[in-house]
Parts: sequence; structure tokens; C-alpha cells
Amino acid sequence: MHDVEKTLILIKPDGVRKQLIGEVVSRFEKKGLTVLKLEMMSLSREKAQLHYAEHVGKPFYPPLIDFITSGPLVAMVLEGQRAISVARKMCGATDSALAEAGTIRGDYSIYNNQNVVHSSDSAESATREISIYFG
Ligand code: 3AN
Repeated sequence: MHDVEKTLILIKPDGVRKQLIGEVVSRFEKKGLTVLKLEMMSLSREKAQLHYAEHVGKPFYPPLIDFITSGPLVAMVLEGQRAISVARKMCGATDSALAEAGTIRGDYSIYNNQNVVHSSDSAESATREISIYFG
């Protein structure tokens, strides 16, 4: 048995605009991850800056903040064995053009800045990000 983990998933504004909420939730549920929390929300710039604090100063930071606050997103907490790495794998590489077919980004985006989903990259990030969205 592996540890049961929680992870923070976002269906980003592009995923909501493309009407992919059901598809994305369905993929995670079919995999066996449990939806513990799920909420559609408009993210404030303050929360967006908290989430992406590690990217301050990078060229893609300003458009990233504009994009993530450009419309409603869906935040959810998923739980399951090795949920963090399982969900990351299902999302695929950050640059959707390079993401494997069969992953969410690989199937539903061709961009690396509008890439449908976010998925926590570690247990520390998951704890931090869950408190930002569901504090
Ligand atoms: P991931 O979401 O795969 O963990 P991060 O945390 O490195 O990727 O980046 C956060 C977000 O910033 C990405 N989801 C993407 O939208 C954007 N991003 C990251 N790297 C780039 C880049 N080189 N060019 C444009 N946008 C980027």
C-alpha cells in the first residue's frame, strides 16, 4: 500500500471556456481518484500571485496572472494513493505541444501557457495550494 495523498487540481479558464469541466473530472474519477472538494470560482489577482509566487520575475509571469484571472476556473481537491504523481502524469507535460497523447494537455491544448489544468507538484505544494483555494 502507498500513502493516500491529497492534491490540488485546477481546471484553468481555458478549460472552462472549452467546456472541458466534465471531461477532466471524469478522467480523474475513472482513474480512481476521489473528488473531496470542488468549486467554481473567479480567482483574485492576490490569490493568483500567491499561487504563482515562484514565477515572479519570469517573462511569462504577467501573462500567467492575467490568464489565470481571465474567467472562472474550477478548483478541486483529489485524494487517492499517490494522488500527486498520478494526477501530474494524467495532466502531461507543461508545454501541451510536447505532452503525450492520452494526457489532458496532450489531448486538449497545443499551448504551454493555456494548458487546461494545474496539478500540485509535491506534498508541500499541495498543502500550500489547497490552503490558497480552500483555506
Ligand atoms: P506546471 O503547471 O506544469 O507545474 P509550472 O508550475 O512550472 O508548470 O508553471 C506554472 C504555469 O506557468 C504553467 N502551467 C504554465 O501555464 C506557465 N508556464 C510555465 N512555464 C512557461 C513558459 N516557459 N512559457 C509560458 N508559460 C509557462
